[in-house]
Amino acid sequence: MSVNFSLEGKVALVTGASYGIGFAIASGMAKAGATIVFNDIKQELVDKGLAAYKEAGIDAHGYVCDVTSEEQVNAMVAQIAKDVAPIDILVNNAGIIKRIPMCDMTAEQFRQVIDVDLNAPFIVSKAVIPSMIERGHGKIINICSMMSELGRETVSAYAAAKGGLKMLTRNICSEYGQYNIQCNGIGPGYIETPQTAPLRERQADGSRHPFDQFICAKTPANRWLKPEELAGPAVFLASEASDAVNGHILYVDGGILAYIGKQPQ
Ligand code: NAP
Ligand code: GCO
Repeated sequence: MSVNFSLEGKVALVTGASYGIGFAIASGMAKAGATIVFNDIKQELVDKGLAAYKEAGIDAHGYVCDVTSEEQVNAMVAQIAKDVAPIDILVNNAGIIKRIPMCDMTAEQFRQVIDVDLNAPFIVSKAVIPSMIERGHGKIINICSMMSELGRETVSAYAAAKGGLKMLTRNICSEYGQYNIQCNGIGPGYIETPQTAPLRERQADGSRHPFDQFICAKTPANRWLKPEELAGPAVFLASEASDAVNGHILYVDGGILAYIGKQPQ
């Protein structure tokens, strides 16, 4: 029996994919044959993303869209169907984090994180599911986090959002699996992107950031992961090879969740 990992003939929308994890996942999906569509909030970032995809030999389609706006999302999804084709694969990747101690965080700051990291995946999934039902298939991949399982200081809003995103993933599976729609999550570990750059900055005395040392001690491979290392798991979850996988959060964390951590020397 041949296992089909190909994405030939499929249209993949990866949200917030001008750079970072979204760009890496979209690039991997393109190599597997998918037509790539992505969005960003600002035209200048969409243009930068288009140039980066072109440099990687990928003829991507870019749209300006704030994923927290249901009106903008619905308009973008309809425009993609006209310009390209209906969406077969959705990756809810766009996300923000605000690292603030909970009691110092305003309700508005908390709401902003929930809006992008949890409400937006609901909005975009709701926009693409009807067409997936009509066409008898669909793949939704939600980018979760270690914080879908664990807490830590200063990330209360982000952890609440990513924990909710894990359960939204399971609920989309439960409600739409009957239409041959698979909704799974990817839970990246600690990845070298702009979002985690502050956690890896060299200290004034040239020493490594304490959090950098902490994460390496918590990762069996003793290193941060690269965005490209998420592409293979994403292609698997976007392909027919995973048609029997639904409601699952695939942790791509280098083993962090399995490991108590290296004893300090
Ligand atoms: P990143 O470098 O900060 O990139 C986030 C992307 O999302 C940017 O392109 C950003 O666009 C876009 N975005 C933010 N708000 C948006 C909105 N309202 N509408 C449209 N696009 C929006 O983050 P990353 O590290 O690549 O992370 C990508 C995803 O993986 C996020 O969901 C994050 O929570 C998750 N994650 C990251 C890690 C990690 O270690 N890096 C680990 C686990 C999970 P702008 O530049 O215009 O803001
Ligand atoms: C943090 C990091 C994490 C990562 C990721 C881990 O401040 O702890 O930003 O939240 O982004 O979500 O899986």
